[in-house]
Amino acid sequence: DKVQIKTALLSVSDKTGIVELARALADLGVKLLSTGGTHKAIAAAGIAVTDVSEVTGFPEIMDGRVKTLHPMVHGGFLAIRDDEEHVAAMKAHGIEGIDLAVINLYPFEEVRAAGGDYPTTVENIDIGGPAMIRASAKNHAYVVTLTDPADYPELLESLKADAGQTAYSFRQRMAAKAFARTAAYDAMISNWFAEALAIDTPRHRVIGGVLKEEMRYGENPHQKAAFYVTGENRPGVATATLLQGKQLSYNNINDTDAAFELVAEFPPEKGPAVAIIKHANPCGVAVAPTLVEAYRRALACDSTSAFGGIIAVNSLLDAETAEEIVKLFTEVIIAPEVTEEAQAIIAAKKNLRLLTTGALPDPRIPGLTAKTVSGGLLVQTRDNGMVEDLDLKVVTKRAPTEQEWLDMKFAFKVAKHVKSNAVIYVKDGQTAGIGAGQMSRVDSARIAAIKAEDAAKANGWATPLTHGSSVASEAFYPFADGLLAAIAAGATAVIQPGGSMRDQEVIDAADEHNVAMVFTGMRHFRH
Ligand code: 93A
Repeated sequence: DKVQIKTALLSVSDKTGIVELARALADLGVKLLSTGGTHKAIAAAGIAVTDVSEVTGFPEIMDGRVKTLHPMVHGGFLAIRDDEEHVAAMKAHGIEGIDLAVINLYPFEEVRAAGGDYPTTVENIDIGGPAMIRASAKNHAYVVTLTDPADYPELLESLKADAGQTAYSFRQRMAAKAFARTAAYDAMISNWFAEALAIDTPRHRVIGGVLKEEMRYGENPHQKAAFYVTGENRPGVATATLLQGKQLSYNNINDTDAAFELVAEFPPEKGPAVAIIKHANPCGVAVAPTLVEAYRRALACDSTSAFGGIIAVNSLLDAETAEEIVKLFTEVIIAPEVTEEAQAIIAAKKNLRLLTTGALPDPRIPGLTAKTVSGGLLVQTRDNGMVEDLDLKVVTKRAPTEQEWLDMKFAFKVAKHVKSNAVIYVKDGQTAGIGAGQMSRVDSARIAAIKAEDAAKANGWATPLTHGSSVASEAFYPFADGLLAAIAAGATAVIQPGGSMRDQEVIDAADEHNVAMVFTGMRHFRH
C-alpha cells in the first residue's frame, strides 16, 4: 500500500508554507508541476518547477478560469496505476501519473465575509481546484491530497522516513479531509446564494459550514466538539470578537447565542435591555431607562440562577453596568459595543469572557436552524415572528391597560426564547417569573410563580411581581387550568396564541376574573 511520490501538482491560493514544501519535495527528487501564481512563487525561490500548461499543451485561458481542467491533469490524478486499460490509455495519450495534489481553493469564504460584491464573489468560486481535490482524493489508493498547510509537515516526515513513500492510511485520512473541505466549500457557496437571493426554503439550501475551532470538549467532558460557521452575515457569537478571557466552551457558545438572539428582540432605539441566560433559558430579562437599571432588574428576577450565567445587552456596555456585572460570577458578556472604561473594569476579571459584535442581529431576517435526530437533520426557517407584526385580538370583555399591553408584548417576546412549555410573567418591563421546559403548562405557570415568590423574598419586596403582572404562554391553553394557575399567581392580563378547541372555556375563565386576554394567532414552540 506504499506509494512512491514522483510527481506533484501544487496549486494554492493560500501560499502559506508552499515554498518550503516545494523545496523539500524537490530535494527528495519529486518533479513539481504548478499553476500561474504558485509557479511564480516557487520559481522565484530558485526551485525547479514546470508550468502546468506545458503538461496540458494548453495555455491558461479566460483569466485563469480554465487552467487545470484538462485530461492530462485529471488523467494523471485518476488513472488506476495497475489497471491494464488505464495504463494503456496513459501511454496512448502521453499522460503522466501525478502522485501528490497540494491544493487550496480560491478564498470564497474570505471574499464573502469581507462583503465582496456579487461578481467578485462569483469569480471566487473555484472550479478547477475542487475538481482536482476530488479527483486525487477519489484515487487515494495511489494519490495523496493535501488541502491544508497544517498537513505539510506530516507528509514530509513520512516521505523522509519512508524513502519518498506514503502509507495508505495517511492517504485515506487526507482524502477524507479533502472531501470534507470541498463539501464545506460548496455549502458556503450555497449559503451565500441563499442569503444573496433571500432563499429561505430549506429544500433549496444545504446546511453546512467550515470548521472555525475545536473545543476542548462538548456538552460534557467525554464528548468531543467543534464549532462550524456557515458564513451567515448575522452579528452573533459566530462572528463576535473575543476581547478578553479564554476560549468559549460548547455550552458557552450555545448559551451566548440564546442570550444575544433574545436581547436583539429589543431594539436599542426603544431603550436599553438586558438578558441573563442559564442553560439556554433566560433567568431574567428587563428593559429600563438606563442599561445599569435594566441589568439590576433582570438580575432581580432570579439572582440565584444568574450565578455563572451569560449576559447579553442590546446597546453600548458602559462602565456603570460593567461595575454591577463584575460583582457576580458571570461566564460571558456579549454586547454590540463596549466603552473603554467598561472594558477596563471587566479586565479585572481574567476569566470573564467579553464579546462584541458591532451590531445586533435583525430578528426578522430569515435563516435556517437545524437539529440532528438519529440518522437525519431537521431543518426549518428561523422563528422570526415578531409580536409587533401580528394581528393581536382582544378576546375578553376587558381590554388590556396601556402598561399591560407593553408587558404582554414583552412577555411574548421572551416566551419565544424559552423552552416549551414557557410561561412568563412580566411587570413594568421586567420578568417577574419564568417557567421553562415543563411537560405541563400548569407546572410552568406554577414554577414561574414560585420563582417570583423567591425573588420577592430575596429582594425584600412585600409582594411578588406576579401580582398585577401580564403573563405570556408561548402556545395556547388547551384547558383553563393553566390560565387559572397564572391568575392565582396574580396575573391580570394574558397573551397567548389562541386556537384551542376550548378557547371559549379559557376566555370565560378570564372574563370571570376580569382578566384581559389577547390572542396572537402565532405560537412560539421551542422544544
Ligand atoms: O479558475 S479555476 O476554477 N480553474 C482552474 O482550472 C483552476 N485550476 C486551479 N481555478 C483553478 N485553480 C485554483 O487556482 C486552485 O484551486 C488555486 O486556488 C488557485 C491557484 O492559482 P495560482 O497558482 O495561479 O495562484
